[in-house]
Amino acid sequence: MTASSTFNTNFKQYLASTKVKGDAIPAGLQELLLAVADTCSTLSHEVAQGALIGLLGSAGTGNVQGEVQQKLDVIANDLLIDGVQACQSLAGLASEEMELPLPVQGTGDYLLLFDPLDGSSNIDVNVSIGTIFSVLKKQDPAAPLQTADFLLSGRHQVAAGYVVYGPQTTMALTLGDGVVMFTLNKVTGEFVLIKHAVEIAHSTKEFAINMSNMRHWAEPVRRYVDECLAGVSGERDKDFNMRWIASMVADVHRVLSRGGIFMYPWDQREPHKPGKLRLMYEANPMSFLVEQAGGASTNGDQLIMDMIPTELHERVSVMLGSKEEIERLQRYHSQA
Ligand code: AHM
Ligand code: MG
Repeated sequence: MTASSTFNTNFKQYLASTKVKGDAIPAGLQELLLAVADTCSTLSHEVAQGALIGLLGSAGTGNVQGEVQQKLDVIANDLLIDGVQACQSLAGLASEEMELPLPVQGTGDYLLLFDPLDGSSNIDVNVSIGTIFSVLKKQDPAAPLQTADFLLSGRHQVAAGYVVYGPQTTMALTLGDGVVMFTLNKVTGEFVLIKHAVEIAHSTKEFAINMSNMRHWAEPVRRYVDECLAGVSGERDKDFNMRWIASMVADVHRVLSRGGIFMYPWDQREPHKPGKLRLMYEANPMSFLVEQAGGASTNGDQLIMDMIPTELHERVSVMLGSKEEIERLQRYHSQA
């Protein structure tokens, strides 16, 4: 089957021709982002083969966070390392799946962070999963790489994005000047520009949260969700819809595509843990995208992008999406 397409800018052309706040994208950043996109294109192909190439199931290992790794978690991590290691512009990388950062041979000063395969619980049931990435700049390019080099707030990100492996493989990217989306042409292996200036509507009637944890949430989150559930007969005076894919990438992709909010808040099952999701690999890149699309992102008390990380694998409570809803959640937290 052939289809004519009006979309004719591939990722390489986009990077070469785009100005970010008036400036061309540095060649080193282009090199790194192209390497990430190429690897995700390969990964998309692998994901689609699933059982045919023995990709499903547990790897029988655990990661630094004590979580069981799926085979694809390990494969995606290895592919990404192999895919970017030769980038001259890269000084080091850090992954949700590795305890320590990895220095690389490059002479440049970019740092790459990633969650290689987000939504691991969905791999074996053929539901959308993804890769999330974030790029920082090393503050002292000459010094040997240390974990502390990565501990910068989300405001220091020079690029962030995700690739969602769903019915289509789509990449969302921000370079700090809006959000763009590309879809993978599986015939050519190229990502092709499909959307400019992605915007999240300020108000919404849709929320996403794992409702099975309701009894464990803090009061402000419970209040917010209770009011959504009350619909037209309650405080909010409108009916809400709910979605929960359990892959942050897919849930955030829906928020960027049609608005809504996504929450994975603190809960009292493990009170010492600020949340389930990781600040550096999940919350920061998604918050950068959401803010750049006109939305907002908070942990309840402060904007996630303003948080100063104290450790690489730090966890955080996450609420992000349509601005009016996030402001409401912040209000409920400050009143509690
Ligand atoms: P992962 O990075 O190990 O896949 O974990 C993160 C995922 C998110 O994508 C998703 O929002 C959340 O975990 C789902 O958690 P739950 O299964 O508790 O609903
Ligand atoms: Mg994840």
